[in-house]
Amino acid sequence: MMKGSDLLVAALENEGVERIFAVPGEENLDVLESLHGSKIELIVTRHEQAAAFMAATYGRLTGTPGVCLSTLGPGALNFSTAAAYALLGAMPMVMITGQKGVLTSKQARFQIVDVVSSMTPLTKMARQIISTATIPTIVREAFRVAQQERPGPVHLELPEDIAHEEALEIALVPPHPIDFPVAHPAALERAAAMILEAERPLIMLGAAASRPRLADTLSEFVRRVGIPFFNTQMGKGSVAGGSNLYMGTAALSERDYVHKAVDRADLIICIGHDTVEKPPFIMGPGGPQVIHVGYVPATVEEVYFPHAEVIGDVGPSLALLADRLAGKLKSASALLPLREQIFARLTDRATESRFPLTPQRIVHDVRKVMPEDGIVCLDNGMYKIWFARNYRTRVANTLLLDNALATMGAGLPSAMMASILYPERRVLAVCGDGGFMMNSQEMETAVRLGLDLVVLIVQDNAYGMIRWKQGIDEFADWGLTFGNPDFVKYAAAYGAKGSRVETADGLVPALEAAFKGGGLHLVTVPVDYTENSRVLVEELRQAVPALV
Ligand SMILES: Cc1ncc(C[n+]2csc(CCOP(=O)(O)OP(=O)(O)O)c2C)c(N)n1
Ligand SMILES: [Mg+2]
Repeated sequence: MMKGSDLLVAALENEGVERIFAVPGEENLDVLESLHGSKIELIVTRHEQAAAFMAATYGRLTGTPGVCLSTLGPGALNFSTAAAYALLGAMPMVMITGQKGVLTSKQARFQIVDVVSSMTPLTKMARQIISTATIPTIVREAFRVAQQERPGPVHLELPEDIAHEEALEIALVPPHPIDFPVAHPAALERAAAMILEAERPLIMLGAAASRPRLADTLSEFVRRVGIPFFNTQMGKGSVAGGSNLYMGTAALSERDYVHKAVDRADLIICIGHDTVEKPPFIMGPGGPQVIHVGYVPATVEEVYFPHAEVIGDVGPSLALLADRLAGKLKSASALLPLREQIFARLTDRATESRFPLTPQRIVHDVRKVMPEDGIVCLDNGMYKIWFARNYRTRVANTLLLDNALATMGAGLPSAMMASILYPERRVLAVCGDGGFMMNSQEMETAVRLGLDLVVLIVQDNAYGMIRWKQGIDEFADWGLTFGNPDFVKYAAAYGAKGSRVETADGLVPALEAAFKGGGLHLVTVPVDYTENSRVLVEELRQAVPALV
């Protein structure tokens, strides 16, 4: 006999699902049994949040939805933060949660909350399955919606009685490839005319520029037109940062060195900008002309209101735009001379032997041990700004950070996902001592899965970023410090390895040894965060106008 859960699992197999991240509850037991007989691997995590962060990262890195599973109420609600992470970050994901039976009410209201309603504002689509007959189409629709631009999370609730109910063998809906429309010729002409007029053009690569399928065509566009580019935090790496047209990353909204180029530009081509990110620059009256190139139209904001739009499949649309521009631009590289000055400022103090280490030194040393295709996954904290500004990427999606929900706790799970997908590449999670502890229980999952993964804990015994803001806003330094476990012993308790950086020159060898040793390894490094105010407030306040 086939039951609802068998049909669900068959529909997931039909979508090419390889693994499901889960903390199952009793309402999922039919689904679990159906998974038992399937090709899909079940990966149990130690918190639903981690399961969903991993599923979302799978979607982010592959372009196809990652899948996670939880029980009703308490488990489902633990998906909320990761649902928002995938929604703001445009990561395709399908979340499946259980529910008490809907046809009878044997346990009254025990554990029941309206999960579908709670998921509605956090997803592109949230639905309860109320009949086995609809499972094939609902699942197909869920994957289509999750994956379609702009990608994001979808939630399906499968009540236990529907999962258990006998189902007819209903045909599954086969997925087919979708080719997006390419930008309209009129839009391309209009944009090309504006770009050909520009005297000091600049390209900005935003979050959607990091879509996995776009890496090659984007680099090709930049190479063909020869216009210098900068990127947002989430657009980082979408074009080889080793390129001699890279001008920097906008980790702050204004007044950083890269803004010297932004402020001088008379036209900015924003490719894939998504205003979920902290503004990479602020539009105002009298600023540069802005052209938005994207899969979806720009959202108009107080700080972002493009003058023209090129909407459609970004890769082929850019190729058509390049055909209209290549060889015809009068001053494509007008802003390029600013590049060296910007970089000279960024490398300041990157090799200083101060202990605890400067954030610049940490970024510099991490870059040294990471091969070009190595993947760094950041949690959220002060060090994120330093990595966004100073870490140079040469391969797409090699610096994964969240500048959209900017939640703490996703650093380790996202790195675990990267490590599962790319076992042959070096993967490093960089976390604060605050963010790491929010999901540190997943060390057990990482050890159980036998992942090769290094976690760098940037230690200041505080919620450093908030402490920094507290200082800038001239509040008293109060209430934001905490103690930490002995991270070396903590790692050992999980069957992982741990080490401590105890000298300024100790970070590179500690990371090298950790990678060479294999398995899960925690490295803690103490950080000197006095640089936060010295550079990101005082120096930028004075020095940027002085850049020529
Ligand atoms: C889940 C969550 N809670 C709170 C915040 C607000 N927040 C942003 S950064 C930060 C401090 C991070 O501390 P830590 O991880 O130690 O990094 P540090 O800034 O000290 O380097 C906090 C509390 C957040 N972004 N996400
Ligand atoms: Mg900290």
